[in-house]
Amino acid sequence: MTQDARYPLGPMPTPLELSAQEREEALEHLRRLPGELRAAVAGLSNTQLDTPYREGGWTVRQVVHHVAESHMNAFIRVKLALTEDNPVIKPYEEDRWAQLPDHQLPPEVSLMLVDALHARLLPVLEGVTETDWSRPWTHPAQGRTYTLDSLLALYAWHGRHHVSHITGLRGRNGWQNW
Ligand code: NI
Repeated sequence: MTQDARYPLGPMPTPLELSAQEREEALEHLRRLPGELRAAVAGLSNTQLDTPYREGGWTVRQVVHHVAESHMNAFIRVKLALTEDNPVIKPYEEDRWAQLPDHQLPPEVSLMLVDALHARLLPVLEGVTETDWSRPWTHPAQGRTYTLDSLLALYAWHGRHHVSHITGLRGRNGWQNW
């Protein structure tokens, strides 16, 4: 059986409602992400950082920078959903973002960014009330309305999804962390 190298954890989840336990698990994934992302790239050489995690895919370096900018969008989407009535979020061309010069920076820049970003994102999410988890937002391209629960599930998955791209590559290539 072949596994889709792009989706080692399966497809992106988009539930409209989570249980209290699912919310706590998702929050815990987001709390752990900065440390897991840092550990995933620890000790890698520049050559290793510039290796695609799969044939034709982003390099490890690009994956780290992508997580930072994706979660910046997450932070903004969460705050929009909490403060506006069914806001329309702004999608972006993530493959084109990954071609811009900042994706060649040392990963540490984005590791620090993710540290700081999650230090702000978590208290916001931890303060969401039971009723506010159903606050809506709309994806313009899909024309679909989701909830704050959807954002929580999506980004909890998203961090783990990309960490697994890096740890999978390390495992396949025997790039162990000494
Ligand atoms: Ni992504």
